[in-house]
Amino acid sequence: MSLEYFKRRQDKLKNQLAKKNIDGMLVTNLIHIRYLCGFTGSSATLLVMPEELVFITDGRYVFQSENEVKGARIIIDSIPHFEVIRNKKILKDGSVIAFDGNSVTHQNFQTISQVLSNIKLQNIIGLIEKMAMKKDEKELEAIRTAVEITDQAFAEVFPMVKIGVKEKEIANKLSFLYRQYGDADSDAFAAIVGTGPNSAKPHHKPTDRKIGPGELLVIDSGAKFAGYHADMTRSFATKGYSDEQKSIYDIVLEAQTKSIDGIKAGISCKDIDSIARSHIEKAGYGQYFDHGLGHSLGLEIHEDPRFSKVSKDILDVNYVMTVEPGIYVKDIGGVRIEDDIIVKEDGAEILNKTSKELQIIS
Ligand SMILES: [Mn+2]
Repeated sequence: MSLEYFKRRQDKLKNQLAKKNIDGMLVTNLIHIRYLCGFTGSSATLLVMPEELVFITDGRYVFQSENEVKGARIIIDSIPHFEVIRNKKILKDGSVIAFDGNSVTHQNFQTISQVLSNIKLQNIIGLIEKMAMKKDEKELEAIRTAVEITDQAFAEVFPMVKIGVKEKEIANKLSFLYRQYGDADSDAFAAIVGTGPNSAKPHHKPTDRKIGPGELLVIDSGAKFAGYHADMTRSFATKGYSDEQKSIYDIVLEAQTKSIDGIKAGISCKDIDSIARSHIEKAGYGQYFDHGLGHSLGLEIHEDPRFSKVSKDILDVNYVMTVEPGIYVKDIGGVRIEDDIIVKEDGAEILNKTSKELQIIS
């Protein structure tokens, strides 16, 4: 990604800090560092100040930081990063420096306070997360690609989804394809493949259980591309399924479609959640839908805002959200259907192309 995109983010953060009369920010969260300057390694500290950005890492990342880090002066040193900042007198005495309280452990906070005793630390939670809610063109491009890879992997895996196949076999094949087509380091998250009774556990971990007849089957997984996540769920029934299983599928699909139809910039996340929730309640399954309707995604698989009963957020253009209602009934099974969408001025763009019509497995 070009310097221009990172500059935009860096300037935005500088402006926000200036508005709060803060002299700089100490960024320790690696996802935030990647968002602000592009570094993808596993150890770094970034200092954002009005006059410059300073990026600190160690000798393992000399070449990688030269290649990746945009808009920051790079310092390579093998001693703890906070000591580098102190020794090189990078921060002026008495300056007010922000940090993200969600990203700094208690122990780390004590260390920073001791080593950088010349500055005043100010806890600012969620500043970078808020900035990252609205995706820019490059981010949308990466998410679109991650979703395309997910669709592709589902299409390739689908022929092997048969009665007698193990949950783990499906999950492993998906994971293999994501690593093949997307980021080599991982899928977006460990795939959920739940057959029969396991389909009623929303976050089931795949086992050696084999798909049987007359069951529901939930597959929830996604690729990662250039650090950006996709997240898709499809549910299936196997030959011999019951009328109630089919009707649960229809209710979830209607709830999903209706809530996507309600999405546009300016609508509250709570209202979108309640479209799906009230649809499922009216159908008599309210108690079986006990999680939020969806979440934002980006460099992290779960980002704010969330579609939930308690959300206070309002949707804006270029937020990327999942929409994933579900019904989970013990002994009958579960259904969840999930797409990733981009919020537009007047609606939502659904990114996933995989069919949502009920497929019957034999
Ligand atoms: Mn999800």
